[in-house]
Amino acid sequence: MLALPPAPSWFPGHMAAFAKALPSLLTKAHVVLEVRDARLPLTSVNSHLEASLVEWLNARHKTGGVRERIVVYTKKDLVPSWGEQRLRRALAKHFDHHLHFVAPSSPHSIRALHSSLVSTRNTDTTATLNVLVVGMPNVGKSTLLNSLRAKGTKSSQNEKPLKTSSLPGLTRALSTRLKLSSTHPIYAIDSPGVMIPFLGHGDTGKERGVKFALIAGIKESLYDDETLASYLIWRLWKDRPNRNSPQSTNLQSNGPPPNPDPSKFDSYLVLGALAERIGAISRGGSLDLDRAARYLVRWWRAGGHVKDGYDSHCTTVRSWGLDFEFNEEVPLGPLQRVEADLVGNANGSDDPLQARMDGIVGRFVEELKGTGSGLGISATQLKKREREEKKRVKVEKFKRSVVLPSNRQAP
Ligand SMILES: Nc1nc2c(ncn2[C@@H]2O[C@H](COP(=O)(O)OP(=O)(O)OP(=O)(O)O)[C@@H](O)[C@H]2O)c(=O)[nH]1
Ligand SMILES: [Mg+2]
Repeated sequence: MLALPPAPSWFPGHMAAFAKALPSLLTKAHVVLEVRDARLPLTSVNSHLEASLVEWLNARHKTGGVRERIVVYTKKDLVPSWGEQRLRRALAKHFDHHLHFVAPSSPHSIRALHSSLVSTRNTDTTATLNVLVVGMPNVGKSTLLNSLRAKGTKSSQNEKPLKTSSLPGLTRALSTRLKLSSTHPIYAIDSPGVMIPFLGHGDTGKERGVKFALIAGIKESLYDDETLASYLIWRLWKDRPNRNSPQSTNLQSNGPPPNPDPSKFDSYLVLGALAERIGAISRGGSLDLDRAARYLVRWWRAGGHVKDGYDSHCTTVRSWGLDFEFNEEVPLGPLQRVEADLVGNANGSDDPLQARMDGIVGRFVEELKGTGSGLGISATQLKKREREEKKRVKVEKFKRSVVLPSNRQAP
């Protein structure tokens, strides 16, 4: 691992107050929109809020009425789209949440989420649908509600009742109720982003901290740009996809060896070259590495690596977002159909990327369970799902065995 600074702690009072108030707020909620950042699909799962959310959802059988947890991955425009469906499948093996990938620049994605809310309301006689939005800082909670409101009330896109910011921690208190639809009584409340009080020991905590800082999810002054840029350069170099382009031979020969050694890696060479290219020269005539670092971090945050076509024409990939690292080139092919997965392979996939992503999600879930966060669905629900899955596979196999004889040649 690259040398990184120790993980800081950033858990101001308003976050602690909201986390404490969450169980009582949930009693009035019908839907929780749990917002995560698609660039950090696993790290932005808030283990600190998880126990309250699981308890609230599990109590739905006792209380009756609508209780729905919808996980919303924002910033879908900042990750390559090939990972969406695969992440959806990998998570479905452990959780029964509804999942959406959204971005304000994708009206279709906002429309789909809005329709989900409307149809959730229609399944119940409850007159009003109360939606509570929760998640880590700066993942895009307030932006999402503004977009949903603009969609549902046909108000102007420029009319933004909730303030948003590129810096974390802007929303510090619960918002007033926001009407999300002019035809249905759907109301939402925005909440302050909540960080995890402790980011973890050793390298894990250090890397988690830098990842949050890169997505601007942690107080800006806790990290300097050069640290963030060094980590970013390391990741971009290590995760470089193989491109099927005229320059691919050149790019591949410059690519990382199978197990790159971080101690031999010099991000300052790259920063120097970047400073030269963008003309970042300080007064004395030396290269302004700080400015180059800032430039690089901003470029990445704006999705430069995705929008500039960094991932287009890939035949193999090594990562997806910052949480999925494959440490080798994995062929990127079209996604297999689910039916074929069920019959073909007990683990559910012949797709090498799917298998890698399943493995990473599986390890993540085990780790979180170890922290006692109460993560995910209950053991009984999980067993029930496994039974259903086995039954489905059996039925599929049976169907195939029935169809096969008619295709065989007569002896
Ligand atoms: N590219 C892109 N940017 C987004 C998206 N959603 C939100 N943003 C940007 O992310 C930043 C944070 O958005 P906010 O809505 O303020 O985030 P928040 O979760 O409410 O933040 P806190 O109130 O601090 O917890 C803003 O600069 C938004 O413009 C998205 O889907 N794509
Ligand atoms: Mg906000």
